[in-house]
Amino acid sequence: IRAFHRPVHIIGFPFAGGQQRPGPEEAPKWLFEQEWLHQMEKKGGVSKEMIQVTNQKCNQAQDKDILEGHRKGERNWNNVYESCDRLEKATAKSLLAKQYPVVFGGDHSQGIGSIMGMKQVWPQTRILWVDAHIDANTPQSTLTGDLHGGPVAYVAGLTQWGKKPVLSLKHLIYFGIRQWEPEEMVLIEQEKIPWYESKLCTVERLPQIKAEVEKYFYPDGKKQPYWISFDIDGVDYQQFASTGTPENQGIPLDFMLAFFDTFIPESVGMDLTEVNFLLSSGETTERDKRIVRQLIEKITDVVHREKPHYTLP
Ligand code: HAR
Ligand code: MN
Ligand code: MN
Ligand code: MN
Repeated sequence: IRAFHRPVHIIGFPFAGGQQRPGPEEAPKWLFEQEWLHQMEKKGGVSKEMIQVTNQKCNQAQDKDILEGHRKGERNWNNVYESCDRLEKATAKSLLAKQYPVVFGGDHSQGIGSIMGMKQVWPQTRILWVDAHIDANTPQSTLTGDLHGGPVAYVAGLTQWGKKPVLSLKHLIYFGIRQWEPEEMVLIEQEKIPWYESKLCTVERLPQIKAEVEKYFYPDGKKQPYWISFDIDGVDYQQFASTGTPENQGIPLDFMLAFFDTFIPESVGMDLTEVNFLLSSGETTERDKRIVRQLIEKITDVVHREKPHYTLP
């Protein structure tokens, strides 16, 4: 029997209500049926759990509410809230059991649940947000009303929603962003949140990036672990196309694999979101499915191989 530093716990979050295109809810269902994942489970150190979510479509009354009601700018809020509340509990539980949760969505509104839960166990984590988008829209700044464009605003308290904020904007760095609403960039500039554009994200520059990240987060040298929130649309669209809000260019896949080598040993868990195979077809879908497999295998390898660089809870 092999002992693992940390077992990988894949938490499926089949939720699509943070945006308007069908498909993100299918990705974890697809994943959980894969024979290669079963084989990984059999070898040990990998388990999975599917969160029960509420995915019902917005009704007309809710849609009206988005336009003019008290939930203006928050399409489908009730479903997001309820589903994320379950995810919050599951994420905290997974971490307390000394596992490495990989929250596999689902759309990125899941970050509200995963980060709220993670912060209960690890209040001092810094967040590495890999995405084409800033995801800090409030009900006032959003143009779409889609809540996957706003998880940062919820966990950082820019949007009031009844739960106490858990994230300081000083504890956040972005990678790959290239689409935003004007207010989101104002926020980044005012709060001086560091961000790396995609063209800076190269394997060669990764050691330097790591040093810069550490200098920024830990001026006194006392390190804290990370949470990685990885939205697959951060990756170059030419290399991965099965996602709902693609943007031009992006982070190369080889950077992401090296990023995992570098930061997973220092992280407590991650989100992996916005995979949508219904939006691609043929050989592209097959390629993207192979990439998801490659990502999950890579994450698992690093988690199993490396002793965490911090003390488990
Ligand atoms: N900024 C846009 C909005 O708020 C699109 C962002 C959402 N897309 C995501 N999240 N996949 O990163 O609607
Ligand atoms: Mn996102
Ligand atoms: Mn995105
Ligand atoms: Mn090491």
